[in-house]
Amino acid sequence: MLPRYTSPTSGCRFGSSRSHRFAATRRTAIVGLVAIAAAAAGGGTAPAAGTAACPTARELVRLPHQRPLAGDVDGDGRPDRSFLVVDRRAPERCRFFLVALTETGPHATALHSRFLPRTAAALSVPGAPPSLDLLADIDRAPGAEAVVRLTQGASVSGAAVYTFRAGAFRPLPIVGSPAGLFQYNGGATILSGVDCLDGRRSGAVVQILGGELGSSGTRWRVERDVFVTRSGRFVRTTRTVRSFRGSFEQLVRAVPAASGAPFRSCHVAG
Ligand SMILES: [Ca+2]
Repeated sequence: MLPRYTSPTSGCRFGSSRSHRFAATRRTAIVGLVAIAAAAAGGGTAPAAGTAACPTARELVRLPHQRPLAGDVDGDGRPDRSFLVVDRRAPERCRFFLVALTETGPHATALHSRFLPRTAAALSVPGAPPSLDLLADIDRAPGAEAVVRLTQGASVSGAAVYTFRAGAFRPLPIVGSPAGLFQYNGGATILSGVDCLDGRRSGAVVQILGGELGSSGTRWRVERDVFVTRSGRFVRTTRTVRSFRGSFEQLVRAVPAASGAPFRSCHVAG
C-alpha cells in the first residue's frame, strides 16, 4: 500500500511521534519546519528524521523498471543504459526517476511534472505514462536526449525532453508549445508529429499539428512550429499555418514530420 501524504506539493509527511515533539515547544516546532522546508527545497536524499527518505540510485537500479535504452547520454562516446523507474513507496517528490548507468556509475534524477500520476490506480495502468519512449540526438551538445512521454490521449502522446549534464538529467522546457510538451502519434484525422529539423544534433525541432478540415479527407490544416535549443530551453522561433489539399498520403509526402515515429531523423534508441 502506498503511504499517504499530507501535502501534494512538498511531499512532507508528519508522523505522530514528530507531532508530539512539535507540541513540546513552539521554538522546536519552528526549527523543525525550517529544516524540513530546506530539505524539500533542495530535493535532498537525506531528509530530516521522521520524513520518508528518497531512494538512492543504487536502490532504484534494483527495482522493476522499463527495458533500458542503450545510447550515449553523457557524451563521453561510450554507450550508457537509461531507463525510467517508479518507486511506489517513495514520497511524491521523488517517486519517478530517470536513471542512467554510465561509466561513472548509476545516476538517478527525480522527475517533477504536473502530468505525473498522483494516485496508486494511475500507476497500475499498463502502458500508461510516464514512459521513456526513446533517446534522440536533439541538441547540439554531445550525448542523446531522453524523450519521456507524460501524457497519452486516444492516440496523441505528449512528451518532455531531458538532457544529461553533470551527472543528472535536466529538463529542456519547451516554450511556446501546447502544455509545454512535444506531441506525436496523431490519428487518421489528427496531425501530430515531431522530428529534428536537419537531422541529428541540429538543435532544432519541427512540430507539426493540425487536422482534417471537413470530412472529405482532402483538406487539412497544417501548423508547423520550429523550436531551437537556446540557454537550456526549446524556444519557438517560427510558426506557420497553412491549408493543404490532397490525400493524407500526399500530405505526409509533402510534410514527413506530420506522421510516423517521433524524432526519427535523430533517433538513437527506443
Ligand atoms: Ca556515455
